[in-house]
Amino acid sequence: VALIERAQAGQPAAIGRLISRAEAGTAEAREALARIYQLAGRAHVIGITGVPGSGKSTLVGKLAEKLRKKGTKVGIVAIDPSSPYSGGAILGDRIRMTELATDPGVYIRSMATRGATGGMARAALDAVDILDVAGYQTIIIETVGVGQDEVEIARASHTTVVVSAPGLGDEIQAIKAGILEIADIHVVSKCDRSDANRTVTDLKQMLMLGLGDAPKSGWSIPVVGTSAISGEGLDDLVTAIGRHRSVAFDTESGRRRRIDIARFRLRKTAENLLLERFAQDIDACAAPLVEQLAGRTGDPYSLAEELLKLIAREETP
Ligand SMILES: Nc1nc2c(ncn2[C@@H]2O[C@H](COP(=O)(O)OP(=O)(O)O)[C@@H](O)[C@H]2O)c(=O)[nH]1
Ligand SMILES: [Mg+2]
Repeated sequence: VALIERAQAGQPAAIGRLISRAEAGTAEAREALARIYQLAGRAHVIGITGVPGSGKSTLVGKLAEKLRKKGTKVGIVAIDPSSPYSGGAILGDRIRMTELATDPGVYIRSMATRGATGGMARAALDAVDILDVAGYQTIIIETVGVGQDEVEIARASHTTVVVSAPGLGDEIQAIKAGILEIADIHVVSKCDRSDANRTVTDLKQMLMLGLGDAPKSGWSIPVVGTSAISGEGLDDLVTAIGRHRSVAFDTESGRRRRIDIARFRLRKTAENLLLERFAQDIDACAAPLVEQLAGRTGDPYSLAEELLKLIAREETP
């Protein structure tokens, strides 16, 4: 409890420790996280996704700078081990990134992609709540747009930004089809490159053909071209994000989105608990069944059914 209070006061050490506990996902951590969940709910959560190399981390850095100039406290949760927030050079921009990292109004946390079984989404969303309670007003989650979990995390935000870069082949764009449709805002990064126009046009065309998500009531999905080099489009992006924030917080469709997020959260958390209990019980119950399976006196399907029944019986006292 004292730890939560210190996090609420914005103490980085307390915030860091809580996030580490969330990552570890111990039963002890759960008590604190349960309280934190109820205290949270003020921050605007932005999910940023896109294929590796599309320019997400660079964009997040630029976006954070812009938001800081408006006085907004920014939390960043990077679910991308290659994110260069901690010292790596972006466009030779290491110094500014370091500045960002030492600004007390910015909290940056990278999280491992492979933690406890399926626990990444849960841990990331717990981290968002911790930053929320610590007073960060805008929280950005950066996830690599590969893998179902990563896409779902980006979706479990109030505003989802999908980053596309020019010059990616049609093949890659096709792979991305699954993430293009979750965008509330499209960004085409690297607009300093001459082939960026083509990507902007392609995306706009796709939206016009209705290949994107079903029209979200009252919101037409913008396509914003940005360049981290010239700074082009960054203000437009901040404006678009601000407009979408109003949709997310003040409209019926925003309320529905919250319900969807809550459903995802509940499902993920239950999934986690289930897997955890399963892992605990399975070895104790499974030995005789494994013998049968190895001896071919039983089949995997019937024995798996039997295993589930055994576990369920253990759980109901
Ligand atoms: N020319 C240009 N390069 C960029 C821009 N933004 C990012 N990059 C480069 O694209 C590469 C990938 O950037 P990064 O932000 O790490 O992408 P991520 O993997 O999506 O997080 C890096 O080499 C960046 O320097 C941009 O606006 N213009
Ligand atoms: Mg990155």
